Amino acid sequence: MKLIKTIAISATMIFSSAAFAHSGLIESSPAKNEMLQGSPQALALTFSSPVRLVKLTLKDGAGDDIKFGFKPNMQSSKKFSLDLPQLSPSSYSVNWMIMGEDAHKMKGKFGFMVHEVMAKATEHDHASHSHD
Ligand SMILES: [Cu+2]
Repeated sequence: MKLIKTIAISATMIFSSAAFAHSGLIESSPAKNEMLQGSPQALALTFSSPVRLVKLTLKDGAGDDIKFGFKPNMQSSKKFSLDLPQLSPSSYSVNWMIMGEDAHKMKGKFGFMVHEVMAKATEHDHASHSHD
């Protein structure tokens, strides 16, 4: 079981570094696998070179699309920031697709979690949910 997990992680790392060689996502907010207490205000993406963000979706843990004000961008930019509605506690997944200036398309995804706002930091059971 442990071996399988190690292989999966290695495969992810190989994929990430290959993706990074082309113009890819270098930073996001929320960050990949970030655990937040309370809803983030915005979804921000930073790419390594100017790109057109042609697709951006946000799904909750049930797989339902969260509506927010994304529209495909006709202008290239390295940074995009979109206001988010109030997100309830869940595991979210972000899927993005960009088109570089060489018309090369590339896509990727990452997840983050929104937890209940707590008065004090308490441990919670990560065995019960996935962060991907
Ligand atoms: Cu968690």
